[in-house]
Amino acid sequence: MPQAIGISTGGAPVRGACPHDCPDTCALLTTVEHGRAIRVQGNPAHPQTDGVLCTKVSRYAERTHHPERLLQPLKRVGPKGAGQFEPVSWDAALDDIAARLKAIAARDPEAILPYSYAGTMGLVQSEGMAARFFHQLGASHLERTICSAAGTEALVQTLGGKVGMKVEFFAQSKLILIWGSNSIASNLHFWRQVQQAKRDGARIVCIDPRKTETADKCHEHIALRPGTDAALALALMHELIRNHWLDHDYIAQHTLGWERMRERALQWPPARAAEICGIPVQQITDLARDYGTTRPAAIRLNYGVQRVHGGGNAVRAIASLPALTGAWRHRAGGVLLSSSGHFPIDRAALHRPDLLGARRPRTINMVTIGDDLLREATQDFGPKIEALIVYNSNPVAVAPESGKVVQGFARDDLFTVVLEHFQTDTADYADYLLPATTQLEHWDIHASYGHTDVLLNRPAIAPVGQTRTNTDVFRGLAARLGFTDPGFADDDATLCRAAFGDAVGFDELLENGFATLPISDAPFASGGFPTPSGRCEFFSARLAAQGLDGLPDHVPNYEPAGSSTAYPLAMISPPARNFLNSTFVNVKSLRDIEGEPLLEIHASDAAARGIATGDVVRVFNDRGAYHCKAVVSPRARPGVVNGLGVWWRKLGLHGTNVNQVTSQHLTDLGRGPVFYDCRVEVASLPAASPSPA
Ligand SMILES: Nc1nc2c(c(=O)[nH]1)N[C@H]1C(S)=C(S)[C@@H](COP(=O)(O)OP(=O)(O)OC[C@H]3O[C@@H](n4cnc5c(=O)[nH]c(N)nc54)[C@H](O)[C@@H]3O)O[C@H]1N2
Ligand SMILES: Nc1nc2c(c(=O)[nH]1)N[C@H]1C(S)=C(S)[C@@H](COP(=O)(O)OP(=O)(O)OC[C@H]3O[C@@H](n4cnc5c(=O)[nH]c(N)nc54)[C@H](O)[C@@H]3O)O[C@H]1N2
Ligand code: SF4
Ligand SMILES: [Mo]
Repeated sequence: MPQAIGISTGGAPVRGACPHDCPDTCALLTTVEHGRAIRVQGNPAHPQTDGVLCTKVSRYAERTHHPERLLQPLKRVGPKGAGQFEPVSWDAALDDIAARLKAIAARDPEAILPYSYAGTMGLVQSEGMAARFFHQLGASHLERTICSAAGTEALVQTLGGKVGMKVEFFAQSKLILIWGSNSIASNLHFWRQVQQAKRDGARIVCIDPRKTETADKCHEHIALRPGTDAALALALMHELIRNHWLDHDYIAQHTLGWERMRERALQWPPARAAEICGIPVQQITDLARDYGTTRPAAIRLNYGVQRVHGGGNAVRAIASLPALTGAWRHRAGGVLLSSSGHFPIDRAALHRPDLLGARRPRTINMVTIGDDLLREATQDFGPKIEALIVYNSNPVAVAPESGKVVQGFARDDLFTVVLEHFQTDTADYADYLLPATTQLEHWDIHASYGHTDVLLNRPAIAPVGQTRTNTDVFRGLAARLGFTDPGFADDDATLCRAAFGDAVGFDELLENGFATLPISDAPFASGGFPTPSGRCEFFSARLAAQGLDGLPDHVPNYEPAGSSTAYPLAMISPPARNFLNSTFVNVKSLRDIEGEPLLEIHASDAAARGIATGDVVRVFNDRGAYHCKAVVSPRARPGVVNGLGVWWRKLGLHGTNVNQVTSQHLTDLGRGPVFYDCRVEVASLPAASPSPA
């Protein structure tokens, strides 16, 4: 082992990294006393963190030493979903799991499916050892699409990858468009940059159907209908062209497909977009003027825009804007959706796809897990899913159309193993529930999607109770299945080193806890996009070759709001500030701040339905019903209701959460989810009807 695992016995705080699915990837300092983590703080030496953490992770010691933390392996004794377990030894659990997987694999390893996402973003405890295990086994691949797939594909087709402005330079911008992002809630350290820019005179505009706490603090809020962002972006292009607010040199030298893009944009006069977006024409023309005439101008785009049918096209249209005005020339101009493509991760070394040999297992999309768990074997689909290994994810709460997801997890002939910190909604359906270490108890290494520093996480305390790392569980299963590749013996510190190889200095990481990637301040000032053409591709030949539109366009929602249907309201379900997806819902101090599951509804929509603040309502469509309390609020625009946060079903009202009504449709690009493209009706729930339909 290259570095002894130094569990702190007290003294200097231990340097770590926040593991959560958040663009900020903060550097942590954990204070330990008598083997217990007593305080988790932001590392003041890390410039992006600047010594500040969000409320959630400030409570990390509370989460780690939580009285309900899973501390020993458990085996199901009651019916599926009842959450009744008895303790079992690690050896007994792993022996039985290995035997069950071996029997299924002997018939068809593709009947086994891993299900994981970003409970931890650590490269080691996420797929470090797990991917090796499932590759060697020949299990089905999981398409990890549930968050950012449409935006990712859009960036790849437009800019060439998940690359963009460096976050620290937003502070120097003179105009910032915060587009589909509630930054104060979910990108706090970016918000600090905005505040600096604002103090220096920048204009800040928020583009979001919901009047968020971020919108409250911007100079202007553009409350467009969900799923209409591409129309707005195309109308902005229209105005940039009409008013000659273009950087012709930049366009000529560093873009592809301008003539075609121009023709497309000219079909989008502001009046046309205003009608679709449900906003005043003047708001569009004013925004175009500001964007066309202010230097430097920056766009912080977030994944909120791409959870609708046309999410990929919307991101393509928005990501094209800075090339029109040449905003990229300045380090405080351009767009940032994700910075993760800047990181030289050696995925082949870490995940070892070579262990697959000649096998090419089928792929299951994590968004459609509800339908897929209920499918029988067919030629097209392949084998029925017989075993599910869930880690770093809570699909019963977070996946769309949860009625179907629950039905799938409840199958008596499905063998389910869940690696978790807590007994989540998903854990209730496990045959084996295995207690996992938290970030304070294991090694890991982190890229980021909001800045460009690599962070190393050292364990601060020994594993609590009998908890084991995810990597250890997969090593244990590999040994029992007779996997002999030496890669299965790699310890976590070795995996940390493998993640970046020689591309990042490991000594610097050991010393400081973080290392900054050498990226130029204005990466695309002179073009050099990582696309096939090296240009910003307005027109994507690769998309056209797939029979798709080569140019970005407005793609209407599957389920637009409208009075002509039984479900006239559009529902979006953005993150709650004090939870992280479904993580932290069980931390009481944070749940107390959130209060209870809420639906924000505009006064006009509430009046039409006789709904008042505090009423228990039924939010429903053909897929199911979600019960929560209504808040009549100007945060909701007319025609759109906001269901906040992904609550644990069992901590919500009547065992429901917002995903009861969301759909399994997929986005135009990237096969992602459409959580915010969802039509519902809302009605007061008589006090005596607790059972959700
Ligand atoms: N506190 C907290 N932080 C988080 C998370 C969390 O759950 N809680 N989640 C984390 C995760 S998983 C991710 S992926 C990241 C980023 O996650 P994002 O989901 O991008 O996070 P937000 O910025 O909070 O929310 C997106 C915003 O988009 C808005 N929106 C919804 N539909 C549309 C639309 O059609 N157009 C436009 N313009 N806006 C729309 C919503 O109202 C919301 O304000 O944040 C991470 N950070
Ligand atoms: N309606 C609606 N649904 C949504 C969204 C939305 O905005 N609206 N957002 C979507 C988005 S953007 C995302 S990213 C997904 C997120 O979906 P998930 O990735 O499933 O995220 P979480 O709900 O945070 O669940 C992560 C789980 O991993 C566990 N975990 C954390 N660290 C470890 C570890 O080291 N080992 C093990 N074994 N377990 C660990 C945590 O305890 C937690 O229960 O949800 C999506 N669902
Ligand atoms: S959740 Fe985000 S803001 Fe909070 S500590 Fe982690 S990285 Fe920082
Ligand atoms: Mo996400």
